[in-house]
Amino acid sequence: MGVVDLRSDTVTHPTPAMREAMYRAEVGDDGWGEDPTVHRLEELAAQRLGQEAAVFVASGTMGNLVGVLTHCGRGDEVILGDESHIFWNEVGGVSTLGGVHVRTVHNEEDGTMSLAVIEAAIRPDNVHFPRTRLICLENTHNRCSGKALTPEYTRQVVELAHGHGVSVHLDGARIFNAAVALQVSPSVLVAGADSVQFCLSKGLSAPVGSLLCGSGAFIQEARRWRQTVGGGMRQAGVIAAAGIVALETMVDRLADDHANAAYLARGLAAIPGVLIAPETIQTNIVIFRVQGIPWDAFMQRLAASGVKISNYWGGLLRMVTHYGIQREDIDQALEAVRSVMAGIE
Ligand code: TLP
Repeated sequence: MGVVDLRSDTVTHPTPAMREAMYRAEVGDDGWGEDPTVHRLEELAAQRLGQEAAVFVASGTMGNLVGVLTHCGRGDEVILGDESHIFWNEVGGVSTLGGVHVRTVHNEEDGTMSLAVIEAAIRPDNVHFPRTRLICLENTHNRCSGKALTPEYTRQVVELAHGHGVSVHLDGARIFNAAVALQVSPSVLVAGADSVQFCLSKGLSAPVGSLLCGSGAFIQEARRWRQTVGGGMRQAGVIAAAGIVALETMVDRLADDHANAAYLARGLAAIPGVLIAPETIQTNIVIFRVQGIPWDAFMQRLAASGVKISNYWGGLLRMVTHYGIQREDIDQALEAVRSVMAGIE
């Protein structure tokens, strides 16, 4: 039996159609704005998200960083969920590089932050306070087990923010998972947000890249910040070509990943010592805990039986379904978990 890699949907390999498109990609120097394939990808991304414009960046981290730096100046404040990826996993780049002050507020288990809590965190105008400039949302929410934020919730946050002169950035690394799970167009899910970042390199299986989307003026400014952080690329059409194939062919199949994740979660719930509420799994991320065995020992034993998973600080374990993972791989993973849990003294 082969290795089942459930650490992340970032481990996906490009499809044969992507490799073919990369091989054939028409390219130019994007630093001079001359790569036709990058232009096509940026136009397609903006159109899929109902935004005026988009800029191709190297990663989700870069998309969020450039987005926040474009919204905020030094000493401005951004309101973030305390389970958000920008807060946990992006090296504090908005502070290090942008001098942006981070204000975390409580993330509910469904990935939202209560409107009252957000509103209370928005600062009044006072010479002693940083200026609240931005609120960041995350959809789907990674550390909240891939929960999808609804269009209604996002609209309410946008209304609240705009009512206070504050902008909204959406970390939509997995926005297409949310769209497929909620059966709405991604443009409806991001409506009203001032900027959105989404990743091609996760469930959509492209090898590299993310798009930062927003108004034409915002994206023009974002291009300067992309350049500042060294993100200007040259014949990037080679990788953009895979991104176009990702958007054109890899969105609908995300439903298979979600079905596999639900099946996985139900299987895990039936194993004594595994703590998970399977009915809460909406997309492709399955987060759980184990009892009776330390989480790191559990991970090691699983790895020894060919099943790779990832973890968050504090004993939260994660399995992510993706392109290349079939039902029989899930069965293999469940069997491995069963035998590890059955073997604990
Ligand atoms: N997430 C990765 C790890 O960093 C945890 C993963 O394996 O899930 N926003 C969200 C919500 C993300 O989940 C990620 C990546 C990013 C941004 C950053 O994207 P990259 O890895 O392209 O910089």
